[in-house]
Amino acid sequence: MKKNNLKRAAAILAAISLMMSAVPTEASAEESMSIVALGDSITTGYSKDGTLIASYAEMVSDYYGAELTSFAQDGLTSAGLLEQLSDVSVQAAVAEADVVLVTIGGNDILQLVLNNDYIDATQYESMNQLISGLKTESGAPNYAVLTPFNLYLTKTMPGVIANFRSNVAAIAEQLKASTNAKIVFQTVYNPMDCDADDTDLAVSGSMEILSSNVNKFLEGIADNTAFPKGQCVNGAIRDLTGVTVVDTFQTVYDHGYYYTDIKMVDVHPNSIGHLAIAETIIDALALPETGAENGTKLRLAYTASGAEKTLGNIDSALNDSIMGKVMKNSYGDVDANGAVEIADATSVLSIYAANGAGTESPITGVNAQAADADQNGTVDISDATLVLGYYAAKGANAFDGTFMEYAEQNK
Ligand SMILES: [Ca+2]
Ligand SMILES: [Ca+2]
Repeated sequence: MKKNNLKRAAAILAAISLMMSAVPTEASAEESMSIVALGDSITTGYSKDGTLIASYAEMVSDYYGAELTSFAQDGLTSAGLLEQLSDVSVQAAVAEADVVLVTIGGNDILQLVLNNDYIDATQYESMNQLISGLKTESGAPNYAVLTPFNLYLTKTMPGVIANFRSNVAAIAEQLKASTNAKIVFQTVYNPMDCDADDTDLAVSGSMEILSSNVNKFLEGIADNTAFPKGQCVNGAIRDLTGVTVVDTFQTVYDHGYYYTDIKMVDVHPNSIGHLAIAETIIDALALPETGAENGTKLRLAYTASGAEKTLGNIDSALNDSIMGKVMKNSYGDVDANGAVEIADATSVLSIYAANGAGTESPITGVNAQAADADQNGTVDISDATLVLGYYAAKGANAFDGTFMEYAEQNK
């Protein structure tokens, strides 16, 4: 029975391959959403080791099938962004945008903490090295360095924070005045805030001094006049009105080691961090989705970054939410290339054959789940038939919807 089914599927495959040798490409009639990205290297998608799968802005745009225009620049501060808003090409893009994504503030604060007369993070390859450099030979925090470092920060940062607060308010006002787009700001996260489950460094006194300083500048502390709670960097962002604020500080809190490249002494999000940011932004935007084939970048970031195996242990609610979005747009597209095609039917059959033979499936996880095209809990011939039927119908211009719509009508 199974053998016959496989033969039948193979025959269908061969026939459709022939039929499809000249599939016309169709142009989308609908005008796509426009997303404009502004800000610093979190938005450019800077990656120290070049392993980033996609920036959060790319994932969000891909999810909505939107066109992304980015003016983000590595190293940009709030003063730099404010200046950039007087650029006519930026103004024109912002005016036409449906969504404006902004990250700003990291360079105002973090650069001053990690690059100064006392600490030069660029000298170190790893956070372990940097923290060791801040210890005495006996392993205690080296207060000969840390005490003047703290004094320097206490003296410098209140003015820096006041400037940021004034700049970010002006940025938000200018954006609101120049566009009807949904404007999304993120709070600034602390890449050094980590717990002992993620790294042994979490219990190092020197690491704690660095991290608590950053938290103080971002969030403030109770009963402190220089850094009042709620009235520092992130308080200014959360207090913005008429914009959407995504609280990336809270997302990364306790897990800087997991979401960022801080182990390489680099403050930027890794692929999992960008995935988490993209997810929270998509949730906050809650815009109508345009097509089931969108969202491939979100899915690739989820599978290829390792988040598929580990994120559930860090933040199970976030993991469930990402998984929901990933699967919603994945059925039928087993190889995650954004299209439901013959290769996907072949993959369905390879899983089916492995199951039948009792051997290990060549495809696992989200990709194997995507092979259950009709979502009935098993991968078999009917899934391959559905995939091929959709592909044929699309090729013959007999069906104009998404795979999910096709599956709904034909399963
Ligand atoms: Ca595919
Ligand atoms: Ca099935």
